[in-house]
Amino acid sequence: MVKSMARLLRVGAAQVGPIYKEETREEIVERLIALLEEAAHRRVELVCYPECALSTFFPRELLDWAEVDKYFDKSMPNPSVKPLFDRARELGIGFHLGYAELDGDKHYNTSILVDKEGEIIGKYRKIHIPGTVEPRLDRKFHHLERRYFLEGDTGFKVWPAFGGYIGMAICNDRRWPETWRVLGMQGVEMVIVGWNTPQLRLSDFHNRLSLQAGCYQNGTWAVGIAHCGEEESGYILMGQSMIVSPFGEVVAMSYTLHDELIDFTIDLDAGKRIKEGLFNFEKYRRPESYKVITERKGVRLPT
Ligand code: CDT
Repeated sequence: MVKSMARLLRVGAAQVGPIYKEETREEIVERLIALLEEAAHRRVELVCYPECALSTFFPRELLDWAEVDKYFDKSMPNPSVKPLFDRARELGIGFHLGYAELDGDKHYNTSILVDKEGEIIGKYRKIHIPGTVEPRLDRKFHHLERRYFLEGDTGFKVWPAFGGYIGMAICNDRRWPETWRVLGMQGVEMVIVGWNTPQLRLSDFHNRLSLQAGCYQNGTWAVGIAHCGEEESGYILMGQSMIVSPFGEVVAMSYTLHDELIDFTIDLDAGKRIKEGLFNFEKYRRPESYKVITERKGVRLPT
């Protein structure tokens, strides 16, 4: 009997350390390209950059719109990001990139998937937007994503790409089981999720908990990528970029809060055992018992 070939994909999580406000776009893109060169050296086929990888994490500050808009990209690839697209195409590497997107007058927190030929083949706009609209005056740092970003209108999608089925989510999305299940129901084999998460008491634990549970319960790999470290203001974002297997194991994890590449050769077929066994959705899901999940938004106590 001929054993079929494993579907192997070498992926990299290109963690990005602090981006200071005075860094130019050119300098930021140079940093991303340096990570790409390292990835090429390690024969990585798909490099994943984090959420809002092209700027400082501006939602921590109260800014006027003219100032905010300079962090948003109106088209992709635009001239400032083209060197990254060009170098990736030359190296024959695909990538995932998170950035702040301005579409007309609409502001989104967006990620794209780019194939080895430099074509954008997938776009996702963040659905679960955290934080506040108004600044919390009792806090030194704010989290004003709800002020600056609209809720995404793309839905959670899965793309046939890189020899498998790839899904995208962004930061806060990873905490919601619905994100993972909606991707799982589309047969996702690898979820790419970048984040900017304040370093608080249980941040690392909640991050691992969300990724490991999401992967295991849906038989998928995840590549989680941090934009992290201490910014000039003293604001600290958590690291722990990681690659998680469909069994929920962390197989690679970053150990710094700086620009750092981690990589792993994943077997896209690894989730099959779970998907055909314990979590065989077709056989064992009981949607008739899950109606409250889509029929109501909030909790209603039984009377
Ligand atoms: N970027 C992002 O979504 N960050 C949130 C922080 C929530 S604290 C208001 C996260 O879920 O990690």
